[in-house]
Amino acid sequence: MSQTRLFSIPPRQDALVVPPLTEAERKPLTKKELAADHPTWCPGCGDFSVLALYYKLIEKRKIWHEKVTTVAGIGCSSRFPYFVQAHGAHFIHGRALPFASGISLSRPDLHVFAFSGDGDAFSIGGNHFSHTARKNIKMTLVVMDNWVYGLTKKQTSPTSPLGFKSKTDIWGAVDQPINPLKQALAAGATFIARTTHTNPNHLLQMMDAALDHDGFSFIQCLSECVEFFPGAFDSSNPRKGGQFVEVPKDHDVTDEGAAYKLAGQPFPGYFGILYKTSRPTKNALEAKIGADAQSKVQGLEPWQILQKTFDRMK
Ligand SMILES: Cc1ncc(C[n+]2csc(CCOP(=O)(O)OP(=O)(O)O)c2C)c(N)n1
Ligand code: SF4
Ligand SMILES: [Mg+2]
Repeated sequence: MSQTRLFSIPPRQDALVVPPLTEAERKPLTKKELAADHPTWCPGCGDFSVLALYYKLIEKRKIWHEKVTTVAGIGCSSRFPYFVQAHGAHFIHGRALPFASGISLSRPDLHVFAFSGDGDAFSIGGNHFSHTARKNIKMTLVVMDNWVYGLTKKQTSPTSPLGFKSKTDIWGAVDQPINPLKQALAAGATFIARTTHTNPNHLLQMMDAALDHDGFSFIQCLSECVEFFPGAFDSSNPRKGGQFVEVPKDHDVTDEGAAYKLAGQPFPGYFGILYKTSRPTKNALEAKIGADAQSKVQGLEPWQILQKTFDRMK
């Protein structure tokens, strides 16, 4: 029986195929190419600064759209991925880290950034914070800490100071606030830094250093909620009569005890990298397990490996 061709495929014209640009030939992404939606934060919100510096980081480090992932939970700060023209997810409240962990473990070629609020990261997502830190999963978590639940209009958060009056503590907060830096240290984070939205150069420096860290890097970034906690960080802002004091030059960032002491100083405390150490990442350890297993089944198709596994289970 003769076969009828329904359509004809034109001959390939190799001359018309444009070869992809090499890494060196590609131009860094501009803010225009990275900005997605118009940010919906209140005018003056500290989160604008973090977003602007994130665009700058991607441009400065020549990271391409397809090589960066921006993940967040829920909150004003967690709207972040909406405003970045690249892959990302605005996930469930408190669950940015497990989602980001999956991406990090399955796609080692990507830079994974998670952005959270203090409620998202330390309250509902507090357990994930500890476990992602102890597992040393390669990613950068920036917590935009405004000491309040912004999106839901002023409830006490785990970092709200004692006496803070909110809808959940109308007579003033009575619960001891957590210290995110101490928590990160105790959990086993391998990179811990502190910065503020009012010092853009410093914020960029911290993100830059975190990007180079092979492991879980955590940045606590003070980010003022001008609507529900205005002036919270004035005493850390020299333009408002406060003090911005950097981590002392002679501080040994590998000294956990020294980092703990710096982390415990009363507000405004110290800004910079408090702790940085090297420990194998879960990414590397799991990749090794995978490679070892693969080496034992060389030459087999995936279905044959599966069959062997089933046979062993019989
Ligand atoms: C499972 C679940 N619980 C509660 C909420 C309500 N909720 C939304 S955002 C939020 C807290 C936001 O505070 P924070 O993480 O500090 O972010 P901010 O808005 O201050 O940036 C809460 C309680 C929710 N969306 N989902
Ligand atoms: S409510 Fe606060 S945290 Fe939310 S956008 Fe407005 S200023 Fe920013
Ligand atoms: Mg908050």
